[in-house]
Amino acid sequence: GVQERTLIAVKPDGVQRRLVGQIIQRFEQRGFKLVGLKMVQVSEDLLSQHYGQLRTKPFYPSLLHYMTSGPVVAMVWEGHNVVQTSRSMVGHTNPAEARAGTVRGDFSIHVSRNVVHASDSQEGAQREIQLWFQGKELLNWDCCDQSITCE
Ligand code: YYY
Ligand code: MG
Repeated sequence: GVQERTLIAVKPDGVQRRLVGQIIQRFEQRGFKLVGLKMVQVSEDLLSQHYGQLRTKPFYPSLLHYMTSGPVVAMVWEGHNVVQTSRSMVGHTNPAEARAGTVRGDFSIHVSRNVVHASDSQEGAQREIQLWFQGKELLNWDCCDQSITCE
């Protein structure tokens, strides 16, 4: 629905490469509403909860090392079908398979440095938003063009 929300995070490589502005611009121009934004040095504790399902993967230790190597810009975006649409905007996990026009297809070449995170389901999004943000950090506000971009 219109109130659907998702977690988008620019990973340390994206911040280092100064891609934050371009990534935000894509979500703004698509028509989504920004309801939370912060720059964070992520803790291993948060990451082990965030990526708990990947705990047994061989790349898990290096994933944690990379994700804690520098600041991350975490955002919550809201809007109609935002989870599914943002996954298609972000593109395939492996940049070699990500289409041009997606964030990963335009800005990355290796799966371990794929620039951005996007929640993969509505349940996952709710879980991740609660993990990364406190309730008071998320703003409910009316965007002036809401009735024009959807409904
Ligand atoms: O949701 P998404 O980020 O597209 O992929 P996941 O399967 O959830 O994996 C999370 C994260 O792990 C991925 O963005 C990069 C990293 N990773 C990796 O380094 N090497 C792999 N073979 C698979 C995933
Ligand atoms: Mg994932």
